[in-house]
Amino acid sequence: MAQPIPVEPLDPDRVNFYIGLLRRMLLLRRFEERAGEAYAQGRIGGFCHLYIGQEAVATGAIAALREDDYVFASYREHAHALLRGTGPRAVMAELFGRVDGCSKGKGGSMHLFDVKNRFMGGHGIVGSHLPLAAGAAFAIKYRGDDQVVICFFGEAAVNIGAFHETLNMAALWELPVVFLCENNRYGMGTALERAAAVYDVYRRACSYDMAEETVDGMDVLEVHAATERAVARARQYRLPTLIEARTYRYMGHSMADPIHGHYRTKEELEEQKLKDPIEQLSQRLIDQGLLPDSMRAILTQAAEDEVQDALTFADESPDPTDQLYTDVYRD
Ligand SMILES: Cc1ncc(C[n+]2csc(CCOP(=O)(O)OP(=O)(O)O)c2C)c(N)n1
Ligand SMILES: [Mg+2]
Repeated sequence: MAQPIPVEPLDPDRVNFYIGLLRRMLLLRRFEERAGEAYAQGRIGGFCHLYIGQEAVATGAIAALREDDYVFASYREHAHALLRGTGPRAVMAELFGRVDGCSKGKGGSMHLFDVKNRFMGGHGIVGSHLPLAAGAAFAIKYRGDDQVVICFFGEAAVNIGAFHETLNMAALWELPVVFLCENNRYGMGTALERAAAVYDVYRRACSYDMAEETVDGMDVLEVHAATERAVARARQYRLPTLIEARTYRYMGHSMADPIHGHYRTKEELEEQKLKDPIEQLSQRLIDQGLLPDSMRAILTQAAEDEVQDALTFADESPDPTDQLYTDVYRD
């Protein structure tokens, strides 16, 4: 039988930090589960891409940022907005298409936006936000500031020309940006073998003049440590980094396709769930006596309460007016 890989002991002095990460991942998980239910009940319209299974990536990475850094993400971005400080009420209301949503109910699930918290979307076109992230990084450098930009995208974005153009220019112009590829092994329903092969071929063929790291995207601490290194490189030396986080989504590509069946087996899904990011961190904390069982129950209940409050708030929020355009930059 395969020997388990030994894990580094946790540092007892950082227990509050670990519990903070756990608390956030529990909130994301519960938020997405309840959003999935609300979608099935017809309370959310349009597309809805859930992040369940991938929580360690955004949680670990965003915990390495300062408040004045910038985050860009794809359409699978509820978690990224929540972690950036857009409250569960404003995110849920946006999914419900209500006026109190962070994009005033006119963006929906794929187009969350929150300038105040420097969350720069929510982008539906695969790869389209990579040049925008590089542009923000260029502006930071041009002004002589020291913020960092982090750009999350799926592995299918390496098929898009903008990925290659952006990485080339970010390397050439030495921009303070972290490109974080969330490789969840599937681009929509593309078979695993094909998606993974395409990703590997591109990555082998195109080597950019920048630091690269591959991390276990189911391990929140590993993601956090790699992102901290990349952020330091960006902030101190204004250099870009490409991080590939190997992760897995438990749900279908969106609420429009089944959890499994067409392109993956139930067995594969169950095997991946054994590496669940929330369970992994909880277990490590429990094994070292840093998390009493009662505390885990309290954190889970607190997440549930926060999400229930967000659902009630979203339900009660009015529909947007018939004005087509609202300037989300202005207030
Ligand atoms: C330019 C473009 N082509 C195709 C699509 C349709 N599409 C939406 S999501 C997706 C797959 C993206 O997969 P990946 O980048 O791995 O992200 P994941 O959904 O796995 O998070 C595709 C092809 C799109 N939105 N934009
Ligand atoms: Mg993918």
